[in-house]
Amino acid sequence: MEKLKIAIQKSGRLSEKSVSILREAGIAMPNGERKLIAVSPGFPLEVLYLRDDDIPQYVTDQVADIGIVGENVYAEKGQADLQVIERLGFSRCRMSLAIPRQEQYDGPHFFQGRRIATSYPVILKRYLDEQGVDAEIHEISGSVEIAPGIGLADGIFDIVSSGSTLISNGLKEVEVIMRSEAVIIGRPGLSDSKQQILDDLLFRIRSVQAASNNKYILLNAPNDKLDDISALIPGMKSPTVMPLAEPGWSSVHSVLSEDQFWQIIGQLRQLGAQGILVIPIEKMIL
Ligand code: PRT
Ligand code: ZN
Repeated sequence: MEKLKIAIQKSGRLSEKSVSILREAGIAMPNGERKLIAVSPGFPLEVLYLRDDDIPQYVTDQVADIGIVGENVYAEKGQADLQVIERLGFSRCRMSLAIPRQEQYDGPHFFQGRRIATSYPVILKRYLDEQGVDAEIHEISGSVEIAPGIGLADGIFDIVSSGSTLISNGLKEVEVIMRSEAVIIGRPGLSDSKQQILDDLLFRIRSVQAASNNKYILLNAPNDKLDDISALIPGMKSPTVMPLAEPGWSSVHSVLSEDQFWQIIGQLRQLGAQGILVIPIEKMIL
């Protein structure tokens, strides 16, 4: 049977989450020594472990059918026929311009005629062109943040997460050029059987993600507030409402999104909801 080939990062910030997203989707990944190619028993998927920078090219060359990379790597290395198939919501970061802390900054033209060190020349060039700024791009492959301190550049363009690396190198973030999260990339034109495996994989991943973004909620509500309470927690279709043994009260069961969790809990309490229980959901089939 034809297998779908997925490329994931061999070791780094994406690798653990990439493996766990497949595990949670019920795809058993072989334990032990990481081979270059792993075959997953029970699901027609073949896993290739690669450097993240190489993944877009391998997908373009059809060595892999899909891959998990940071959007930043996709934007830097992705070619025309590649596309984002699914956003995965982990390894979030931003790509920013930063300059020495003591410098005055009054807009992108700060960089006019200056040197910027980066490992992402394509994204940076696109931005500078859009802004009409002519700067010298100094491509270096690692430790970009030390470039200004050693006189190699006037500023840097790099990945920022907490920002502490910038601070400890005496730099300040002045422009956010893109935001990034892990994504599944692929290309159009998979064979029917591979497309079917991909659809099944995406269905599973979405069910796991929906589950982790939602909670199951049970509460007791006074009957005269049932409509207001149901409106706050509409659930997947509508809440389940069951009478309690105590007259005038009902039990309400529904699903609640993680996004507005505390806000809605507060509103529910104001409406007189009691005995609120919140339970994690393992899978949510949409
Ligand atoms: O070996 P390989 O080429 O496969 O890995 P890599 O070293 O190129 O990549 P890796 O594993 O470091 O990162 C993989 C992906 O994780 C990146 O392409 C981003 O999409 C994402 N990501 C998320 C990050 C960060 N957050 C991050 N903070 N990648 C790098 N960093 C760096 C950042 O550049 C800074 O120097 O971590 C440092 C700490 O960041 P602060 O701001 O929290 O201090
Ligand atoms: Zn890399």
